[in-house]
Amino acid sequence: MEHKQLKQFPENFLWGSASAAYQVEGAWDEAGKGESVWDRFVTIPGKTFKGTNGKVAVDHYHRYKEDVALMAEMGMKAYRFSVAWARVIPDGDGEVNEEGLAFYDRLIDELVANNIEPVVTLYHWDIPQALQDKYKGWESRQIIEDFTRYAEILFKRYNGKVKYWVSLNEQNVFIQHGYKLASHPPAVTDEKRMYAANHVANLANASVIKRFKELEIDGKIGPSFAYHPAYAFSSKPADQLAALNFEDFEAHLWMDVYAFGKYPTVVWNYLVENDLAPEIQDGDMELLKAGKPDFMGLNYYQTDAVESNPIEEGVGIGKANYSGEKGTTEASGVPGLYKTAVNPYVERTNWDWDIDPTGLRIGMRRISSRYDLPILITENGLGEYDTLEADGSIHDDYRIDYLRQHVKAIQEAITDGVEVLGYCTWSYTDLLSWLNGYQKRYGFVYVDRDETEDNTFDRYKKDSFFWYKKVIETNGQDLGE
Ligand code: BGP
Repeated sequence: MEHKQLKQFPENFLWGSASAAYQVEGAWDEAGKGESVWDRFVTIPGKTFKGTNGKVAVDHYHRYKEDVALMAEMGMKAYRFSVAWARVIPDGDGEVNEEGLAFYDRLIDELVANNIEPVVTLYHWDIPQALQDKYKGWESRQIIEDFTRYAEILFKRYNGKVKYWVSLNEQNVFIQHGYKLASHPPAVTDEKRMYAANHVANLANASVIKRFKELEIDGKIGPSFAYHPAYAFSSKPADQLAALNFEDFEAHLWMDVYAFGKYPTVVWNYLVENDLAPEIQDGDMELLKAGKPDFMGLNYYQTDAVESNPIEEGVGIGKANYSGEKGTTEASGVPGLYKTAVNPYVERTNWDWDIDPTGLRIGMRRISSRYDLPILITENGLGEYDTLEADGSIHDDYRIDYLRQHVKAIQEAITDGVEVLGYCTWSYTDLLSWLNGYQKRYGFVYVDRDETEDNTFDRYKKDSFFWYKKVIETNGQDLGE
């Protein structure tokens, strides 16, 4: 669809940026914080790039004032960050750690004082290790109650100050990496356990949303979903079917549960046939239906071109690129459903992620048509190598290009009729990339922090900082084209 004229971004559009506790905070065992599964996981040799971890990360815990001052200088309207559950309740289900909560009090107050809307993620992958040890974390239904209690503490404490809440960040990612690919904690490779843990996570997600409504918290809540819209590699009917499979198994399997409280029929049929279906207890489906979100949080980085993949000797899990060596990603798939193919129509990053702004518009259109929910873009950005020049500048024109095209795609989606609440780029400062170390940078603010121990943690404004400042000032009218 082409438009003669694009609509303006709505007034009060949330121009923002995002982060996650483990990736920025550091202070991993300070002020009574408990150990999280990520604190433990990174100590396993070979699990992360050059053994990097978030013990110190980019030291946001101690430098949050400086970081918020930079956000204010930029004119940022919203900042999405996550709360570390183990900072608030060190063992996950016991005493509340007031000192831990005090950090978030300070951060939220600082944001509010600077007119920056806090967008709080309840869970960005760092479950307390104690709950993993006690009952295997997401594999136990006990987590539904414990997660809801933790969420309720935050809802009540920040009611009135925080208006936007994200329940689970990328359930599809932490569940698949955690229980199928073994590349996130708890590093399991068992699909039956994966679908069981996923069902429990669905219930926990619905339970906190339901509680939020019961408490009549002033604000909106929704999950953030990592959506890779699928393209059929060709117009061959078998490839079209593969794309449909991908959407059902990689997207609707989660988003349908959030929005409709039900599993997609075709996926459920497959799970039953393959003895992978989770146990459904009395009341589960009612709870899922009661947890309807106010918006769909969208984390968008790329699309996937897919083609048919035979059930006999088809392609399975391929090697991913966590090194930044372009071209090292292998095709990946599920035999009988789909496999990925290299899309010849788009450029790729050094980590082989497709750069596809139109894919963002397509994804937004699909979400809007299928779920009829407003969208909050909770992540989008470019992970690349950056160079700090001798004069302290960073010329990241590639990032500006990437973001400009994606902002344009959002404006086009808005003009198409999609309701969008805001846009949080990933990320504000540079931070730890879970499996890719510190060299894959996303921020507007460069942090002198790499894989070595020899870092100053000084902050430097990249060219993209000044570009985004202008975008915000003009409410998206000046994209610096
Ligand atoms: C999302 C996560 C973020 C962030 C981002 C970039 O999946 O929610 O926490 O890490 O992806 O990914 P990566 O760090 O792998 O480049």
